[in-house]
Amino acid sequence: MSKTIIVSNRLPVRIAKENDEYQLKVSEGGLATGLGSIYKQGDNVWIGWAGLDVDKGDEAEITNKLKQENLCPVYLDPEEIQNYYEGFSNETLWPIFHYMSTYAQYEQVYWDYYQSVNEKFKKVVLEIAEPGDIIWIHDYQLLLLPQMIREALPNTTIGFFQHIPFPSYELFRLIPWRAELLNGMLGSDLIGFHTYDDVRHFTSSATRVLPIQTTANVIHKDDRNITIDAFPMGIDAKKFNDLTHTEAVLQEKEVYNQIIGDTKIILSIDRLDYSKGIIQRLLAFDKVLSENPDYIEKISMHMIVVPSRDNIPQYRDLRDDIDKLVGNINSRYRTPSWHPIHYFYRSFPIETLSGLYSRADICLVTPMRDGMNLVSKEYIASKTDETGVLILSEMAGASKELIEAIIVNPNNLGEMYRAIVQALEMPEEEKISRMKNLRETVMKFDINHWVKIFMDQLAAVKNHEKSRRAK
Ligand code: GDG
Repeated sequence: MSKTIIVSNRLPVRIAKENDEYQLKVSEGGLATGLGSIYKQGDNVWIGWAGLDVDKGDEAEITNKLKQENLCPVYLDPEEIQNYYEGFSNETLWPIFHYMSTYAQYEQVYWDYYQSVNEKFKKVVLEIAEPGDIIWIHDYQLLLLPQMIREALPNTTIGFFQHIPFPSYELFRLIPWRAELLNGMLGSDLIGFHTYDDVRHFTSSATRVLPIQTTANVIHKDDRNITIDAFPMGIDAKKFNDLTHTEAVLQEKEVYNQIIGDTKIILSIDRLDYSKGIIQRLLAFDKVLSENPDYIEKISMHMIVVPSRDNIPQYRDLRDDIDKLVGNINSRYRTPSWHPIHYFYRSFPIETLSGLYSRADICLVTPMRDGMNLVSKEYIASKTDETGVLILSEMAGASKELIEAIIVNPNNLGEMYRAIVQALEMPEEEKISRMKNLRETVMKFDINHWVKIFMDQLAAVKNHEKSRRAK
């Protein structure tokens, strides 16, 4: 019997030592939920970094605990994390893939570790994988892994999905190791992205950098065919929908209502990242207050920024910039009984998020670049009363599907300003009509649908390849 192996940088679990014993907290994230239907079955398994620096002596205990959940750890030491993860993944690939090339570092040592850690993942995969297995690799930390596995197990079925954008060739070509990265990815049978633009950019880079042929969305390389396609990722929409009716969330909403009354809430939720357009969003909100004094005490922004990658200088700087700008706006407009911005630099339980999503009158999602952006979809799934307005950047993959949102260019401050005013003034019928359509999309094309169409296409691509070879 063949099995399915999921591989990603991180396991879908948080491991913490409590009272001298390691405890596992299984992630509630959408990807973990969607892939749960796969990795929890039979001999299937999910391989990834355990997410913490473990003493050698404790590895066996953790490995055993994880095994009971069909999880298999890759252990990384602090130098590997520093150079492969924070270095090459987050200081080289992340800025280039998000069109922030001036932030990119091209350090040989980062690249050396990126290769050796991809090798380390390969070894763990090969301890488990057998010919005939299906392997689904996730994201930009593991671009070299498909080809590494292909060399060891030439007939294995390998799918790869990239969660962040693939940039245009003019950006991608800047990376000194661009050919190696493409060759690594092309070890797959099927490569998926969130949008057709990503598919187009990838194919264009591959044909310019490598001596390969293409027919439509298929790349021919070394007598193999590799299909490149778009699979826009969905969320666990039912979970977000149903959460809004739970006692815990109803209580959260009640507390908001008591504190803020009928103030209109503009919601903003992101990880701390320069790709998310947080500064631009604040500037647009500032303009709304400065040009419309009538809104003073009638609207407020609730902004959650989840700490992320704060070892990297640009992220620390961004945090300082946000602190300053929020302080500046609050000090200029606040009144004794009202704050323009409620800013939280920490993460919250999903019930709090759900309460905010369902209470928020507007959700402002304005990334400079985003592979998909799940926050926009979670907001929609939480608007069970079918009101609320989504303002969404055209640079987010989600904007290709969520066309009834107010779509903005996050670099255009005037347009963002007008979008917020339009949302604040929108007639109720228009809000409902837009939200109805948005909800149909999000509830239908959910995470389970995404997993199914990727896995179905992977099987179809492989069967096609097998019959081509048999001829
Ligand atoms: C990458 C790509 C792509 C946020 N605050 C809290 C919290 N969150 C959760 C949200 C959402 C997730 O974090 C953020 O997902 P995004 O999609 O918005 O962004 P990235 O983390 O950058 O994800 C992105 C995604 O991969 C999937 O392919 O869409 O483009 O960059 O789910 O709910 N969760 C909790 N507390 C918080 O305070 N529990």
